[in-house]
Amino acid sequence: MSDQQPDVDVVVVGAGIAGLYLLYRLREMGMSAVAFETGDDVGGTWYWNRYPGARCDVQSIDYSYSWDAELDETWEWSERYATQPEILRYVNHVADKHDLRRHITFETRVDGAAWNDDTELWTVATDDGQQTTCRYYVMATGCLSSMKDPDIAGTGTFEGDVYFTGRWPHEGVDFTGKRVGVIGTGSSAIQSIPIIASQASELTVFQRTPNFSLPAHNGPVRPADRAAIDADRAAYRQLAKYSSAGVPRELSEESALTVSEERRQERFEEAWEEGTIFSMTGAFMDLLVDRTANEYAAEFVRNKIRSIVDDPTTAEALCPTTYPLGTKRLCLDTNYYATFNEPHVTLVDLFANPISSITPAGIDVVDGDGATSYEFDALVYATGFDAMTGAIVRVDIAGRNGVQLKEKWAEGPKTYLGLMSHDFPNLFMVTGPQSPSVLSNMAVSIEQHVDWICDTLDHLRDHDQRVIEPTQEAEDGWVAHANDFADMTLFPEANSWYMGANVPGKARVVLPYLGGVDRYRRICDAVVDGDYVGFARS
Ligand code: N01
Repeated sequence: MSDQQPDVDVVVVGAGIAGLYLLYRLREMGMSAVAFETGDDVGGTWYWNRYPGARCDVQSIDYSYSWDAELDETWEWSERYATQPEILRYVNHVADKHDLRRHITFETRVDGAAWNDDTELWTVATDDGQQTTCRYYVMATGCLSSMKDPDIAGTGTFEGDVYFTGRWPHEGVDFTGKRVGVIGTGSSAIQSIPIIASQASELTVFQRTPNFSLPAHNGPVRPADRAAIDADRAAYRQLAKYSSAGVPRELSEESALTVSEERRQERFEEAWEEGTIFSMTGAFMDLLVDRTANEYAAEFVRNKIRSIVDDPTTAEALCPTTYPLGTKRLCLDTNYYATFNEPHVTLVDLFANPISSITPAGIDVVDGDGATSYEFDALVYATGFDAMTGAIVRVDIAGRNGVQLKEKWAEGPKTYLGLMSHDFPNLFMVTGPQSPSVLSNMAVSIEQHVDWICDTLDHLRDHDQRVIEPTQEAEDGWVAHANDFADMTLFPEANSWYMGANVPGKARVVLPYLGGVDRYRRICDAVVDGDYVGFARS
């Protein structure tokens, strides 16, 4: 082992909500760090996703940092679900308040990282041709940051304007008087479609799989929610940390199977009115584990869709029937279904009429033995992300003996606690696969991971150690545990991005940990209390 000193203690990839908090903590600990960020400013998800209508789908009082008590008490959210510009202002405010930009190299992409067993350092290669050595390497790259490559024939041939929701122009887009086609009906599409419809002369939505969406009932922060957090902010934050999804809420102890029809409808109506991402799946204790229970909730939402959408054929096409409610990410919307009542808005059901090709003029779909051609001035791809693993394996990461992370994960991610992977010493992931991440309030899960990682680096330093790596046995156990949890639920039934099923050729395994924030946090804490059980340190 050589005694070569690294350029910095820690390289962080990404300057979003996770990267910023990491930089703050590392500086407080007296460790040197640099963050590389592809964008030209901070914000991560909230920097890139500037499409019309982009908002948080977890209430902003919950989806915010808790580590800066002064900020937490003084920042006022103007709405229950803040818009992307407001969230980006908040992130910028944090970066300024704590002078974090000086640790960030912007407009610089990390292309590769290699571990050296002799020096026990990582060498991180960036697209400006530079190499930076570090002792610890943290991927704070976000779960939904690597866009899915368009997998539609003829992509690239369209001669009009092309937009991707995940890479929206900073100056905004005015669709007034334009004929617009939107491909996809996930959260990004569902948030943007009503606003695009309010501008466009014609809007055509190409839907492959319909989504369940609930009304957000957005507006000012609700007095009851405000009161709950104002009563005792620290206690509220603590409740969030030990809740199932990172948001304080009481869990139902009722089964949808044993209550009366009247009670079921009452609970579902309450959930519909509550307008949170967790309200419907949390209406009864068994909605995500029992198909019959789930079907009650699914049919409730389908009946809502039928009651909103005037045209029965369009309404039926908008009703999801091929997967249980909640096993594809639920959406929160403002006037999504009602938008299809507008005369200039058309839904094309791709199950009945699949896209045959993007063309120079628009989109051709199969129609019986023939084809129907749609012509547009602008096309919007709202086709999603290579979620959870995409941003990590997009970087060429070589661990011990040159083991490639991409190859190791070819059949699905293999991690211990979603934090580290065997053969990749000193490489950490924030909200990595097999951690609760996207099934939780990301703000809470990010803070937990950043705290765990920084506390671990502190512990190593205190004990004169500099290398940490999970054992193969611990990793195998965690992967099995994560898969076992998934198998107890309905999640594997859906072809969702949670299952990696949205990306052609990607392994079909459950990506987030389904055991909940509370259980997960206790396991991480117990690992530390057990003297880092499952980790080898030297
Ligand atoms: O992406 P998605 P998203 N031909 O993958 C369709 C978070 N988020 O960007 O379902 C035709 O959900 C695809 O169809 P199918 C949130 O966690 C949060 O909307 O694969 N269609 C689907 O309809 C969310 O879940 C907020 O059959 C194709 C759509 O494109 C996640 O990000 C806001 C296709 C992609 O939907 C991703 O959401 C926005 C093809 N070849 C997003 N390929 C908040 O509110 C894909 N599709 C915080």
